[in-house]
Amino acid sequence: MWCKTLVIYRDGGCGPRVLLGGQPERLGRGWRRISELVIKGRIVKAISGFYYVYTEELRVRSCRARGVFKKRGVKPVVGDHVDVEPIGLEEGTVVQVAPRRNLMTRPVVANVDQVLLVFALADPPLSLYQVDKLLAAVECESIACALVFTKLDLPGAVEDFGRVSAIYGPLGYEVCALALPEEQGGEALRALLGGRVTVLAGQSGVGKSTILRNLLPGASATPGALSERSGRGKQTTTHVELFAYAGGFVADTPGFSQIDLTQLELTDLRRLFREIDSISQECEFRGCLHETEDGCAVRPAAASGRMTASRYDHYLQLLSELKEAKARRY
Ligand SMILES: Nc1nc2c(ncn2[C@@H]2O[C@H](COP(=O)(O)OP(=O)(O)OP(=O)(O)O)[C@@H](O)[C@H]2O)c(=O)[nH]1
Ligand SMILES: [Mg+2]
Ligand SMILES: [Zn+2]
Repeated sequence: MWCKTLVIYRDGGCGPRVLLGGQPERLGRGWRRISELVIKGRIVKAISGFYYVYTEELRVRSCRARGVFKKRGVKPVVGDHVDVEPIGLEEGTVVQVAPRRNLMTRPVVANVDQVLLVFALADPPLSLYQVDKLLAAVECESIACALVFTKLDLPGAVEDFGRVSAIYGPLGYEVCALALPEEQGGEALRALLGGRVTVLAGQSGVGKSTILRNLLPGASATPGALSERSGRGKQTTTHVELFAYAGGFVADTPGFSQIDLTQLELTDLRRLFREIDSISQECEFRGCLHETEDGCAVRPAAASGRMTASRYDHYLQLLSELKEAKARRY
């Protein structure tokens, strides 16, 4: 059988010896490994100490990480570019993690190009507070973000979509809507994905996995995902997983209900609302929190319709949550 794996060993002075698909166990005494082919790849899934790495051989190897990572306090995560020492044809050891371009913390994914925040227009009911909170959380990570609204086929959803696209489109967010079963909206979505690493994020039941199943039939599954993908009923995603798609990857993630912004400084919150950040240049005081301060430009902007009033309300709501969290801490 032909095998790509090539490992070079050397003994006390006889020169290198090349083994194809070589295993250390097969060596006689006195041989030690001096160099070997490492295969580059990307971690697409991590479950209880196993890392599933999609390698340049276009296969997924199930790997353990070398012990030194633990000692150094480095934990490989989904999205990491890694070097793998192959073991046979299907397994390997992660021996190196490349420096990360960025690291999302919720869900945990490294080297992300963009986040698609997914919201259902109905079932569960759309909450603009959730939209603003999750948007703020992504802005906080400094990662590009687009909004996807699902379930456009449900009653009343078309009107609601008109409303939300009028709010978020002008802020510079890419906005699209999807409906089942016609796969309506798929084109706009697919146009956002090619060649990039995209994370689908949003609450449970909004349709993240459905997007992968129905709209991206070319997305390739990795082992372990098969049972979930073949099922048609209610299936809650439990792990982050990257699917290869159109020269990039799309990550399905478990839904989350809680997002923690409480580490933020009060004055940092306004940065996470684009229009508030820009209008606050006009506030009289640099540290203006846009509550009741004299000379605030943001409050009147919300009252006059220059910015969306609900966004301002949600800003205030998040601000008071932040204050409460800080009060609890001290
Ligand atoms: N009517 C309608 N139903 C949809 C649409 N998209 C998804 N659904 C349904 O919504 C339910 C939840 O979809 P999932 O894709 O499992 O949701 P999820 O976001 O992956 O949920 P978690 O894995 O729990 O985070 C399923 O029953 C889907 O069939 C849509 O556009 N229209
Ligand atoms: Mg899911
Ligand atoms: Zn202000």
